[in-house]
Amino acid sequence: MKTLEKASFKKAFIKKVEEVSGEDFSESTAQHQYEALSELVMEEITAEWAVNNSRLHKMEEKQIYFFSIEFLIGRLLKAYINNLGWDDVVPEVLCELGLDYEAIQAKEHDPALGNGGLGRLMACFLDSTAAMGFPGHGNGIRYKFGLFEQKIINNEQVEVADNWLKNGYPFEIAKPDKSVIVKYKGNVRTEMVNGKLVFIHENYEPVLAVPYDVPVQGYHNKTVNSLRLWSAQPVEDFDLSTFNQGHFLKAMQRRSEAEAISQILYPNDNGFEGKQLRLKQEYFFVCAGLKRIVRRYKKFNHGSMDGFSDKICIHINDTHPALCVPELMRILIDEENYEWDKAWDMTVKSISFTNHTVLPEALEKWPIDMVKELLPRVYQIIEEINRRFVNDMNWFYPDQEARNYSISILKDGHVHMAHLAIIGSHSVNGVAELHSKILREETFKDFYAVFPERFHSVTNGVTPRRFLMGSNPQLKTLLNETIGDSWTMPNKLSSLEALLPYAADAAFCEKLGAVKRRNKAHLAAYINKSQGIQLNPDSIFDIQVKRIHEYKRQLLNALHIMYLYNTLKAYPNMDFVPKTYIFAGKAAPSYYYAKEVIRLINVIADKVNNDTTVNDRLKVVFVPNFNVSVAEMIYPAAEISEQISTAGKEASGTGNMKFMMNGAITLGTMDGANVEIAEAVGMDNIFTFGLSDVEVANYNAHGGYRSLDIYESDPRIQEVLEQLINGFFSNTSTFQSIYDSLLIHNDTYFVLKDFASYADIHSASSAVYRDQKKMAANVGCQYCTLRNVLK
Ligand code: 26M
Repeated sequence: MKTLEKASFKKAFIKKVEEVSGEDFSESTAQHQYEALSELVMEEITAEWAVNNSRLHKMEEKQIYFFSIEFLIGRLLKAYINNLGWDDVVPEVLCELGLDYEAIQAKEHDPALGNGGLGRLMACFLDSTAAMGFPGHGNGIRYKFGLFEQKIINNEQVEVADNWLKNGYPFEIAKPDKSVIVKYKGNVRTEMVNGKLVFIHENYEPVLAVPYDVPVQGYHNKTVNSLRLWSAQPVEDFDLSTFNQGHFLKAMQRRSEAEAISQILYPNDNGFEGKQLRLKQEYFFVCAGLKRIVRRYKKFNHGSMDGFSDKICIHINDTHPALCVPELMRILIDEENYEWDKAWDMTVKSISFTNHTVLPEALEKWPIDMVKELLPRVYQIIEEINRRFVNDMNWFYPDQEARNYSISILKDGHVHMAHLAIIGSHSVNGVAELHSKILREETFKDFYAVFPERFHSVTNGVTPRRFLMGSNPQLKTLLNETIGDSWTMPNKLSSLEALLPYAADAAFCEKLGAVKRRNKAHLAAYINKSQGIQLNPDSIFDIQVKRIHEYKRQLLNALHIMYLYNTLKAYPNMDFVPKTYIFAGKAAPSYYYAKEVIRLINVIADKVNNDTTVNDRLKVVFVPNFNVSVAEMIYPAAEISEQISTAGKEASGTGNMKFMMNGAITLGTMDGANVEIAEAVGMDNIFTFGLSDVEVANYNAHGGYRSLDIYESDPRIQEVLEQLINGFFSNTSTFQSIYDSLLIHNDTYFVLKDFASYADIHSASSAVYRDQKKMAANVGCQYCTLRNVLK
């Protein structure tokens, strides 16, 4: 990596600012400075990018393509600067020029091209792949509008359109010359050509897919990979003046129908919605992405697809890109003239699949009629894949009729996408040990019986470059001073184990505490400025940030805060470790119940924060618009990380890892990757509570538990539940639907069942906190856990 020379950078920067603003440097705004800095960074990266791309075309190494309908990449300017190794010079030069680096960074609109977990995981994987110097690329959709911006108005979530491209995006390069056509609808005609049956897709509606590439820069190396995002456009701009009125309208309608495909990200997280437009999106980036990959491979291999699966991996991130299976088959059979068996072998060898959820309502199944109408040729191929699969199963397992039916792709009028993905892949993985076990034993047990060798477990990881080195520079410096910087190298995070002896070192623990204190003050300043709420930075910062969902149980946290408030009111002189509870997260716009939970948290916050009798001892904040940038500010400020999903429901969680690497202690259930965190830190360094996945499953096997029993026996619960409906927290409104879900609908997510053990573990955690020395040692111990967190 070329080192950046300070004086020449300063000169180049001033010149660039004047170019972009057309004004003297002294007149420039933060927006100009952001644009100039971005351009300088892109100039540096694109030179290396070109070298990487030509190396790639030689296919010397196997290449992986991550197909995902979401990539939640976060802001890139600072990440690029850090990866280039410019992070010592740039902030210094900006400071000398009297500029505010943070304000310049804030001009970058944080791209929200994902909902949460699965989209962010892809972004972390791209970062890690490049950091380790592997050729791996993303393939997805360039949504014109990303995930909505969340505002809180009258305590409720209000969604605002995310027009992230309105000032342009400096880190993409449009490649219109690499556009491809995606075909929808129409009909399939067969013809005999030279004694061979050929399939002709005709009367289709064409849509143009235009790629935009974003560079994915490695860490202190020369690797620059690509994230390719496809934008949908009408195939040609009609010469509208030649059309009569009727044609004009039709032409305009075609135009907007095409553009609609990449117009907006569906804002559901863990909830399937069978909309035709969504299916169009799924085929759109699958078809366009595969076309370019195939074209590139054939160019390298003298026009032949032979050997494709030795050089190319197609990874499908959840089932949203599962149409890769029939689409690759279609290419190999219809366009490349392979026989079925050979094409199938190549397809299965190329494709692998990660599952991210076991919630039944999130598993995709498309009505057969919809798939048939929208993708007539692809549907024929799905039918043939299914026919052969069912035949094979009946042949090998003639006595397993029920199982053979249960695993077919086509049943009860639907195309089951997970089945298509498993049957068409050589590898299927869950995202944490417990999740993979549940896939093998429950969700996909019938597949596991037939294809045991396909099932694997790959515990999620997160990039320490963004979520530790980038977001917590003071911690990075302290760690470097203490144990050297070998841990910052890709795949060397386990070097942090060298910190273990320092857990008992008072001087180190004091410095660690000082870093945490500064990060808390920084978050408190942001909250004060944006929300006008004053926090006590000497209270415990106890934080739950993630999508709002019943299974993640923000409600359990909220009910517990209500109980703490009631206790403080009843016993004003009690010994109480001051606590600040911080929440953030978006609810799917159509998820009424989750939005009620947001309203409840805000209503509690209003009451508690305005009650001078509890004042500095209890505060509650809901930080609006949780996104990657807000997350980067929140994790470093946390002392307690709330990971409290109903056991068996959270596939892995990745926020749990981001908190941990910033020295927060996990307070959670034995769910997802929490289980592995507990193994790594040891039970003394984690606060666990609640039912196990097996206990939950046992209750469910017997129709659940009786929530009324808990209600009747626990006065703390009686009080808070009554407060939900008697206007105690807000005299203008009540929370009947939440009350009903807990008592009338029998508490599907075991909130009341786990309440007592949750309250116990909270008071245990306060006791540890009181003993600051123990707490510091505990925090130090967190670092040895990082062996679990990838690369
Ligand atoms: C489906 C249909 C229509 C619209 C949207 C969806 C959909 C969108 C996102 C369904 C599921 C979606 O995400 C699931 C997800 O993000 N799962 C999370 O994945 C993380 C990475 O593996 C895990 O850490 C989390 O535990 C898991 O909840």
